[in-house]
Amino acid sequence: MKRRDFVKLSGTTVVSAIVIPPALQSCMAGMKMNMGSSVAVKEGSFDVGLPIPSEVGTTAPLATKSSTFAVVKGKSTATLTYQSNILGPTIRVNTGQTVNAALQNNLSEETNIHWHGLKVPANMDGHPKDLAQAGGSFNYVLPINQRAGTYWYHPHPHKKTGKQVHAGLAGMFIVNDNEEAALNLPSGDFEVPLVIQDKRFSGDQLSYAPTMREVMTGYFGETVIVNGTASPVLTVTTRWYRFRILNGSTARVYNLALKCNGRIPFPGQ
Ligand SMILES: [Cu+2]
Repeated sequence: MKRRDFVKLSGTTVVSAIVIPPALQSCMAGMKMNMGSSVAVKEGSFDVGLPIPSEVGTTAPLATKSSTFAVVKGKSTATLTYQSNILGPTIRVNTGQTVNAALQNNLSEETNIHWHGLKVPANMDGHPKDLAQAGGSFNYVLPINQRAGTYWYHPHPHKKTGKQVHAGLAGMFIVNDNEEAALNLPSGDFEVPLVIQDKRFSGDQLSYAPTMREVMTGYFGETVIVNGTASPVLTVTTRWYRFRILNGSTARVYNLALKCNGRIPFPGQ
C-alpha cells in the first residue's frame, strides 16, 4: 500500500485499524499439516475502545498478580498480569540507559522474564533455570546497548511459558535512540502499541489445556485480542500515525490488513 493511501484511510472518523480475517490459516500452506487442526477466529463486534498500556522507564516494578478483566465485552475474566489488569506496562527507555526491573512473583508457581529481542547478559535473560520461585523475586539489571526498536517481555519458565503468557503475562519494551528521533516519527497519542494475541475461552474464562498434539504444534485461540481486549476500535484523526505491532500469540500467524471500503493488505502480501 502506498503511503498516501494510508493517509486517506486513517482520515476516516473511526477505523477498525486492524482487521483479522475470520478464518485464518497458517500463511504457509506447506505448514498446514504440521499445524494440526487450526482454530477459526470468531468475528468480534468492534465496539470497545482500544486500551493503551501504561508506560514506565528505567525503573520497572513488575509484580505478578491475579486479576480480572473484561477481555471480551461483558465478561469478567480471570487473568494474570504485571501491575495491571492484563499485560504489563510498556517499558520505554533510550539506548545507553540501564533498566532495573524488579520482578516480584506473587503467583503460586515459579516464573521469570525473558527480554525478547534485547541483548542482555545471559544471567539476566530469563533462562528457564533462572527463576523467581512462588513468593520470591528477581531483580533484572538490563544495560540497553542496541538500536531503537520494538521488543517485548514475557515469562519463560520450563513448560509454563505458554500457560502464563496465555493468562496475560507479557508486555512491550520500546528502545528509542537518536537515530530514530531524527526521523521525527509520530509520538505520544499518535504512536500506538498493538499487542495482538489469540486466546481460547471456555465460557467467560481463559482456557489453556493443550492436547499433546497442541503442545507439539501450537495453541490457537478463537478470540483475537489487541492490548488485552477483543475486537477493539481506535478513533483516529486525519494525520500520520505510527503503529508498533507485536504478535504476542503463542503460535498464530496473522495476515494483517487495513479495512475501509474493502480490505487493503499491507505491502508484501
Ligand atoms: Cu520470546
